[in-house]
Parts: sequence; structure tokens; C-alpha cells
Amino acid sequence: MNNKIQTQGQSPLPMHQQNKRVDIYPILRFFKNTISYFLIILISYKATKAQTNDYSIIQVPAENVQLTDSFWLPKINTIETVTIPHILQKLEQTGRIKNFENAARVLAGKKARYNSGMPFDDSDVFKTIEGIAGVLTIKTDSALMQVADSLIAIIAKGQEPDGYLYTMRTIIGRNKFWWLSAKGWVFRTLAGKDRWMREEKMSHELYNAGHLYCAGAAYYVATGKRNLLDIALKNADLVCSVFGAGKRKIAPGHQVIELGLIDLYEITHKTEYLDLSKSFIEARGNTNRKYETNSKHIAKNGDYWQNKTPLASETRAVGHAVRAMYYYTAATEIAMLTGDEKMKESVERLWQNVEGKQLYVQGGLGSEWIGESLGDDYSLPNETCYTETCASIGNAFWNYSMFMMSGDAKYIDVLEKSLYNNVLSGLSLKGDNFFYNNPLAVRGQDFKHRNSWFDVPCCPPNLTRLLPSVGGYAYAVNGNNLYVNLFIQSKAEIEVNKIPITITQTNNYPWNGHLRFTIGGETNTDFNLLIRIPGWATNQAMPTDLYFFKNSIASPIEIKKNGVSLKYEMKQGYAVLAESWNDGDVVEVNLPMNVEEVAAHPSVLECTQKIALQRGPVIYCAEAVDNDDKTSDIIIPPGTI
Ligand code: FUB
Ligand code: ZN
Repeated sequence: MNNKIQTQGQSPLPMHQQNKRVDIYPILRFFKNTISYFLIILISYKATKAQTNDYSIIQVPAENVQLTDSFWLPKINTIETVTIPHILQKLEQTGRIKNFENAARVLAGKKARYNSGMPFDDSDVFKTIEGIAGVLTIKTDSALMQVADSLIAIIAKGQEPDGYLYTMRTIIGRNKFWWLSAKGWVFRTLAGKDRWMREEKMSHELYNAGHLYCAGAAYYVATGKRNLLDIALKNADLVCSVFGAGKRKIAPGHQVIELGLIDLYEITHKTEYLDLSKSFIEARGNTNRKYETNSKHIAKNGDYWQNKTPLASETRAVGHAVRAMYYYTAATEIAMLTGDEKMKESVERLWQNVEGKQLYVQGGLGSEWIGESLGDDYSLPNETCYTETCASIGNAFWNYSMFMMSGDAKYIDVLEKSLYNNVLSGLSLKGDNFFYNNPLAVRGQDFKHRNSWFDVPCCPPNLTRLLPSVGGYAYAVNGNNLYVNLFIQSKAEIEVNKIPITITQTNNYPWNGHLRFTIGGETNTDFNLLIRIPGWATNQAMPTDLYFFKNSIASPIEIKKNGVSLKYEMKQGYAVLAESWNDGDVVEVNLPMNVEEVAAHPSVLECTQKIALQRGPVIYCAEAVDNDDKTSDIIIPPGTI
């Protein structure tokens, strides 16, 4: 998803559950829902039409950042050569690819079966292609491109003539009253033969579509090929003809289409896509869907779907964590693109709650197994937490958008925490094993080992979407300002105020805090180089009061230009170097990398008398497999550090 790759200095251009509860809907309820479905069609609504602005801060696309990094580059090579082939094999073995061919068979009047088991199985294929696009953005790999092209040709076959693309319904749902299969609960929740009838529940039709849009946009940007983009646009045009202002009003059952529509808007500049994205966000908490408001069950009371309360009046983040992260990311981008101040206030308020009361020390989110959801404020159990890999990926996306809206480094601090910890823990070093949930403490056998696959395999392809594009999060520009956000060895070509420059980073991050930046370009180029000074380097474990370092003393950070100490101002977490730059100028920053004891806010009762160890951005973890199973109850005597 949404690595916001844009052309600098111009308008944005092409760039970049399982609720285990079994919910069986009796026939009567089905009729009730059918009636409300017709009511929804009849009641047209007024949604605010989006005004379009550009992003004020522009991301420097990953393709402009040539990585030479000894931390990230090997990981991206592993994604390319191990993770993606492994996932493709699983997609094939589990029938997810065959589903598109079978949909084509059904469309041709033949019989075929839905091979896999979940209503969101198409999305895994789309997400993997988005991951391939991420690789192709920074590397030439014609064999991988051929694989993607042949996959896209198969996907095309499964698209219905009017653009509808959702293999489960095409194969088994069209003429049936119940979408039943031996596979069980998911299908029992999918009663209804009409399209999008169960969208506000578990059908995931628009979720699959959203991932299709993200992938189509990313593949177009990476390769210039329209093959997947055209499939996505045809589907989006169909969806726009059904939903939105004056048409059907629903809150999609799982957010992501909002982001996909933004990606398509960025390529086509078609405001219908932006309008629909905004109207999906505005529909939340405002649909006709009936909930049992007194129920403690989050799915029944609407919280699970973030559909009980409208965004504008939501005071704290609730419900399914991945849904929440995609929701807030999309709302942040819509707030930026449309200048919606109220939406901006809402995402800022929710950010304070998520990052101030709900985030785990390693950047994980979602303390509850039930509904894979966010929990109560300060309720952060270490052993029973869920902390799905996808949720921290979503948190990284959200924080990047918050940075783009504000220019504040605190959001990159949170992104960095999630990226180097809860996101990376999701992937084995070899690249073919994954953690879905990432608990902080484990007893017994469960979750000690990563798995090669899952029945709900959302996390592996999500890792492929984020990691290859990490270079795209390193730099951003805004007028005369060049932001350096992530410390990754690389050479980047950037236009600052229309003047081309290069910036080369030399470092051994995250293991060493010595950072070196070499500027290349014309002589006497004036611009502000804004280097992020991470909170952890200045005695701030988090940009909220949720975590703090016990013993740290903050000392000023020296910055040198060509060997001479520079005076600089700090602004929004950045050291602002307002200089005239010459070719070959070297800036050096020394970030202190002491081992820090991290303690939690006293309201986090689960962490009383507990500390985490952090050095630089990395939170340390003792894994049983590396330590003869002796990792619980480690005591660190006072004065050890
Ligand atoms: O529902 C689709 C995906 O599967 C969700 O994002 C994950 O949490 C998992 O339930
Ligand atoms: Zn996941």
C-alpha cells in the first residue's frame, strides 16, 4: 500500500480476521438485513465533496534512492529472492491463483470451485504484486516482472465484464442464496447473492478491491505498464457508480479501499475517486447498520468495524487494529488532500490515544485476541497480546502520513520504532517464515517459532509491500527544506526548490550512531537540510509519555560541517542546517547509542517492575530458540547498565 511516491515539486503524480467468533445469521435476520439494504439504496445522502489540495510535504520516491545499505539491502534481496517466490508458491498451492481462472470458467458457463477458504484470498495475490512492484521500483528483475505480468493476465480473466472482480462470489455466490461451503464460519456470514450485500460485515469485497487498486497503481508506477491499473480502474469505476454521494452509503467492512482510491486519484486526478474515499470515511458511524449498542461484544456493538461512532466524535481508537490503522491513514491523507481541518483534528486526537495509551514498547498494536483488536487504555499485557504484524505496518503508514501533514519528526520516531521492531520481527532472517502475532512474552510452545504460512496469510504479503519501499521513507522535500528521516546508506537524487542535488549517506545504522551525509551538486546552493534527531537520542523513549528512559541523561548532539562544529536550531525534532551548500560538503552527526532501560507509564500495570532494553532504535528481544528456552523471568539487577 501506500508508499506515497510522487514527483517532487509538482502535483502528486504516479507513484506508490479474523474475528474468531462464529456468527451464524438466521434467515429472519437475513430478511431484516435485506430490507435495510433496500432502505440504504433508497436513502440517498449528502457527502461533502472533496476539494483537492496537494500534499505540502513531498516524499522522495524510492526509485530516487539508490540503496547501498548493509542492513536494508540484504533484507530487500531476501524479499526478492526468497520471500516473494515462497509466497507465490503458497498462493499457487492454496488455490488463490487458480481462483481467478475458475472465476473465468464460471463466467464462461462452466462449473468450477472456489479453491481456498477466505473471502479475502484475492487480496493476498494483489498484495504480493504490490510487493513485486516495490522491488521493481528499485531494481531491474525481468524474470520477476514476467511472473507479475503472467499473474496479472490470470487476474484479468477473473474480472466480470462490467469490472466486478471478487472470485469468491463469481465462483460460488452468484446464484446461491447462501454462500456456503464446507469451510465453515466465514461463509455462513456471507449470506446473500447480490454484490456487496454483506460488505459491511465479512465479505471483504471492497477490501479486495482496495488492495487491487494499491497494486495496480504501484505496478504502473514501477513499470509504466497499465495491465493491472486498467483492471483496477474498471473496477473502481463500477464501484463509483454504485457507492458515494446520492448513491449507496456504506462503511466498508474492512478499510483499505479508501487508500486504494487515493492511489488511483494520484495517478488519474479523477476527483470521483477522492470523493468516494472521503465518503467511505464519512459514512463510518453514520450508516443505517443496526448494532446492539448495549452489547459488550465489539462486533455486535459496532466498535470492531469502527462503525459505532463517526470519526469526528471518536475520542479513542477502538476495534480491529489493522482496520483502524488503514482508516486513520486514509483519513489523514484525505484531510491533507481536501484541507478538511476537522478530519485533521480527529486524526491528531486519535494519534494521541493510540501512541500515548495503546502502543507496545516495540511498536506493536492490538492487545486483544478477541477481534484482533485494540484494547483499553494502558491495558498492555505482554504475554497475551496480539500485536499483529499488519497492525504495525499500518501504524508505520499512518505515522508517515501524519509526518507529511505536519512536518514533525515525532511521527517518524514512531514509524522507526515500528519498522525496526514489530514489523521486522514478523519476518525470519531467511525470509520464508513469519510471525502473524508478535507477543512480548511467550510461555509454552505457541508462538515461539515463526510459521511458513497461515490460513489467514495477510502478514507475509504485507511485509513485501512495505520493506522494499523503505528507501522511499528516507527523504522528503517541502520548498527549500530537505528532510532526512531515516538513516539508510544510499545515494539519493533530489530536487530541492527545483535545484538538483545528491545526498549520500554513509553509516552503519542501526548499529552505530555515526552518520555522514555528503552533498553533491552546484556550488553555493542554499537550502535547509533538516536532519531528524531521533527522540531516543535525546532521552525521549516516545513522543508521548507512554514510555521513558530510566537513567538517561540527554547531552547536546554535535553536528559538524566539513569537520567544523555547526550551530543549529531544533525545530519539530529536526536539526535545521540553513546553509549554502557546495559539491562535496560533508555533514557528520553522532547520535549517542547507549543501552537504555525503558520503563512504562505507571498506569501500565502489566509493566510494573519491568524494563525493556533499547539501543538506538532497536528494542532487544531474547528469543527462546536462541537461548536454550531460558528466556522467561530474566532479572536485571540494578546498576547493570
Ligand atoms: O480481514 C483481512 C485481514 O485478515 C485483516 O487485516 C487481518 O487482521 C486478518 O484478519
Ligand atoms: Zn496480518
